[in-house]
Amino acid sequence: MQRITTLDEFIITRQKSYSSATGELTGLLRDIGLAAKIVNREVNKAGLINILGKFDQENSSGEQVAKLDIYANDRLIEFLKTSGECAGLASEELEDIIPFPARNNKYGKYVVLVDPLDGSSNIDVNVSVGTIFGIYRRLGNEDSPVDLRDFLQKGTELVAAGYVIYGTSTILVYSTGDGVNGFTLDPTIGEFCLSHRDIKIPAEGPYYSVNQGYYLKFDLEMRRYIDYCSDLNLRLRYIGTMVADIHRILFQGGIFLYPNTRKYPKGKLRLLYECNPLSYIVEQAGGQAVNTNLERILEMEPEELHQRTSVLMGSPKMIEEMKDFVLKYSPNIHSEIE
Ligand code: P6P
Repeated sequence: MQRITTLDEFIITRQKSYSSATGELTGLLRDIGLAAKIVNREVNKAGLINILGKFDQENSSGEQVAKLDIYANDRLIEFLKTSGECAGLASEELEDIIPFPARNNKYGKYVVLVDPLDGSSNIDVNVSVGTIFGIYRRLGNEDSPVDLRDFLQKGTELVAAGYVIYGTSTILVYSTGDGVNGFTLDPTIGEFCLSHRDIKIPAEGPYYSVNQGYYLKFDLEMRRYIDYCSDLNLRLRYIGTMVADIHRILFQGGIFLYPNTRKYPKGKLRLLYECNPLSYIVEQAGGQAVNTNLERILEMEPEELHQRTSVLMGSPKMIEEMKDFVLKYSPNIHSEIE
């Protein structure tokens, strides 16, 4: 039987092999893993302790908030606030950033951005949901509290990012810029154990993932590409939880598309705590992530905390094919072919 490698052991081992790595980031990743275990416990018994259903409040996205969203958000704040490494947090569930207090007159070196429970509309029907996180080194020094500019950083500045998918099993997938690794929670020992080493996304795959219900609201170039996927008899898989749709594509190949629509002219998904962390993971695994102007997601300059963007991400060969359709059919991007 192969020896088990726990998440904690893996993080510490990786830290030793990188002289630039600091214990603070290691501690922060371990705290996120701990928070994920607590959230997982509640996700798995949500129906039993009446935290299903919804509050009568809305989050910064104007979406009605499920009780489990708030629970997950509170746990992440609780664990990160006391980690000592995190100077502040931004969350889909909160309008503004949360600066954390100094410890021994020092503020943490990092800030964390989270979608505490992505796909919350699926909670009540027992479909996979997820937590998404991105970690930046803060721009200010450790003698001052965080401010908004510490959070409005491009995805290329991420020092770590990842997600947890609460599904048939609970898996934490993360990268610190040297590849992607996945850890499955073993509930019998309460540990995330290395289960997917050095994940590489297939160059192409049998799936395309898009909300077909918006087809007529997409721009021409997106409709032409979706028609092409259908003509190729690719399989349409769309769960409505971005983490779950990206997780499938990461392992089996494919393309995820959430283009702009009339309802969301800039796209629906959030740049800072949905698209950037997942784009970082997909790129670290060998894939690509762009918006409908074919700009690299990680290069997009954030202007506000809850900024939305269109997003197309997945297998590199499929992204390149999709780009050809945009260049050919988009009135905004003149084809180099012409
Ligand atoms: P739609 C979930 O609310 C989410 O933010 C993503 O996880 C998911 O990909 C998307 O929105 C689903 O949006 O408009 O297809 O229901």
